[in-house]
Amino acid sequence: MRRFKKILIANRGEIAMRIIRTCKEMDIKTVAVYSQADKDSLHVRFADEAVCIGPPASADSYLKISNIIAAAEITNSDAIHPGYGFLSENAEFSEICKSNDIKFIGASSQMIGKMGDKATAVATMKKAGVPTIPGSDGILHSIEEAKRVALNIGFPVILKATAGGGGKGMRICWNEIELKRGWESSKQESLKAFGNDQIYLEKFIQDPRHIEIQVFGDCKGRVCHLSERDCSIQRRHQKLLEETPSPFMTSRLRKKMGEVAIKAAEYINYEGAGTVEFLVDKKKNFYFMEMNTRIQVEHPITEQVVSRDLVREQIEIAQGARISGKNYFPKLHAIECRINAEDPLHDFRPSPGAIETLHFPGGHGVRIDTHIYSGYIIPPYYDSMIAKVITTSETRNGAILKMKRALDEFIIEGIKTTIPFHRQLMDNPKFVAGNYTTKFMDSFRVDPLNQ
Ligand code: MV4
Repeated sequence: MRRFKKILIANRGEIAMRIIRTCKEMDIKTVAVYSQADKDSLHVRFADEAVCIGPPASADSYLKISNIIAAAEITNSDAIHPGYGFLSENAEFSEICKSNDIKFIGASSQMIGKMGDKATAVATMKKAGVPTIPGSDGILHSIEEAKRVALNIGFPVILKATAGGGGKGMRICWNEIELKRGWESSKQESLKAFGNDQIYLEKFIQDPRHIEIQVFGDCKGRVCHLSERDCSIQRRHQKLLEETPSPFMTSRLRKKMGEVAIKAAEYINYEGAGTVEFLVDKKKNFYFMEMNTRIQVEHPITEQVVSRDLVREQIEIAQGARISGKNYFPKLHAIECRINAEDPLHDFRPSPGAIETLHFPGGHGVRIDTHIYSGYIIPPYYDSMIAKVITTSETRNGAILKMKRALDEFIIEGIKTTIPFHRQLMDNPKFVAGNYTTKFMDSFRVDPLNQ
């Protein structure tokens, strides 16, 4: 088994900090890369070395493959950890790392290609015997074919971009007229967003839950799962809160979904950290939706309930370690609230700027993953997430009580944040009862009086 001496972190913000922390604990040197807008960022300060890779725009810095490879070469880095977003699921980048003899701590280019194309991913999973949503056999070639499939499976149906994710190019169609209109607009939007207008069709599952299973595979094709995360609380396809275990889960369903997630990953010989996303309907039927081939924003809640460091697992697997093959089940309850620099009273519009006053919550069962500090200026160029508050307790109610307490202690002055939204969420009867689906945010109104 090889051991990395130095890892370059091709990311910024809290995840760059998160990766540096584990590297330090593993006695691995770190290289930060940063854009001109991030010169005063904490990841630059805490890494052993730092290399400026370009101007503020992501396309010219954190997405600029040639600059990142050059930074890895000049610092003599053995490996690159891409974090999430940016180049984490870029097949070309994974391939270029490989051809430059730099270990990419993520999926191979082939794997990213297979899972990144959603229609191919669904077709592959269907072949593997994983339950998929009834729909077209891959890409649709004509509106006539779309009609035929829709009439066969019955309305409502949903059109999806194969290059998609994040809801772009998605159209829900309740009848033939909407399907005709949806066909045109879905293709148009997909082409604009992804440079690819290929679309496929599925039965539309009404009011589902989004439940995902964390998996790890090793180089010998062995896969284990680390149970689920419930990510149903989203707004415009942005997750706001995640929790584990899911309030909707039973030990029977967890075992079934865990086994299916393992089957999915084993079928494609998956190596590294992955997440198998499912839609779960009211009757607890579950269907494969997508597979993410990266570490995810919400990974800490899993860490809290199974007592494993997932970034360490990623690095060890990349170094050639084998996994034991045993699965992990939640022993505690954890909730993560994403704190964004956004104004929840004005349609969650971005609120970049200077942090004037800052006080972090702490105490038993409270974890903060962040890169912000007092005086830090949040740049307008990147994602608006500035912190994650993760509370852990023996029970769900205990984790909610801790979250309320932590949010009350959290002081951020100078910018607007989503903290007031989360405080209201913690008092919402449906949330408290665990009675929510992906439609929850459609009817949630932030109360301006109750902050
Ligand atoms: C669906 C669906 C219902 N039925 N597919 C949203 C983003 C993209 N990754 C897939 N999405 C959905 N696919 C079928 N066949 C509902 C959604 C969906 C959704 C899924 C997860 C979390 C939040 C969501 C919000 C709206 C729609």
